Amino acid sequence: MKKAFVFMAAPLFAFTAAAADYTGGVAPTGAESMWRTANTDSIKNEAAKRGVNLVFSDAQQKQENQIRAIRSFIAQGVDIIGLPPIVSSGWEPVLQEAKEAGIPVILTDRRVDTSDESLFLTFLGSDFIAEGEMAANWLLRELGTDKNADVFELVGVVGAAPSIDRKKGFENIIANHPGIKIVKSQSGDFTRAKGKEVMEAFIKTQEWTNSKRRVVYGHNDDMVLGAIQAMEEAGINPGKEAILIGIDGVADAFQAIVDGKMHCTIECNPLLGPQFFDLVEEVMSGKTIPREVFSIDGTYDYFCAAALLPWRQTLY
Ligand code: GYE
Repeated sequence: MKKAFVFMAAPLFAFTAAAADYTGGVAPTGAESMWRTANTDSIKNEAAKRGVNLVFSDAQQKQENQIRAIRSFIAQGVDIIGLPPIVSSGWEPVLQEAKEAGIPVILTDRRVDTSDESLFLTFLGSDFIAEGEMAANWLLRELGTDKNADVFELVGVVGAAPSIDRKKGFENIIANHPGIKIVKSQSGDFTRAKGKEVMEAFIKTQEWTNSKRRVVYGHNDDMVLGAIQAMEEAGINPGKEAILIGIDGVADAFQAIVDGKMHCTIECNPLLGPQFFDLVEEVMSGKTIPREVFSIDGTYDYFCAAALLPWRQTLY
């Protein structure tokens, strides 16, 4: 499979001159979270550093905008496309168009759901299933010997790879512990505002009132940070009345952990710019690149957050 795409890409790029003598098209999902802002800045900064001509188009959370952006990249004749697909499905026609135009596509951060692997060159990002598993494994340790808890899940954008996989990973682990149940699960669209709104509804439910041990599991930190606001406005002490777990590792989550309002965040590294352009340059020089490149993510909780906060604030 690897070879097939390189075979297609090689004639196009074999004679390309020095690095940065190409145009890249990137269409990020929008600006829904601190993670996304860091990811977008990382790609833009790296492009500027390497003198890459970057055509950029913010999709504002709409798949149709991303599709339109790709068509316009094709029309402009860019040399390579970077795509973090908002949702997993519905990409085949436009990716086919890019393929027919001989423009390789690198999936950044999110995957597409397709059986035709020739439609993209590689995937660069995190293993979201592993992140969900890390969140659940941390919870198991936190619960100690009493493995009973009610989980209130803040789902990301419906149909997005990180939402599907972070749920799957978490469920894989808790499946062995029947006392841990997901009692509520609703999308907060990866945003702080929507996370707050969903939490406002959760705390009005019987499940919340009657629960003996509550867990708020957010598919990203921003939604958990919104949930903390909702709890505080309702007079609930977040750090005491629930166990709060997020994903991303943004500086504000570290701060919330230090402040005793949140318990754990699983890292998802958004600083993909350098790796992305390293891959692009390899493609440009006709090299074979791996089918997937994963970033390494860690788990951070109240044992280490204070010590790491100053460093994390320099990251994202
Ligand atoms: O976790 C979330 C964002 O796709 C990994 O998208 C990304 C996710 C990230 O908006 O905060």
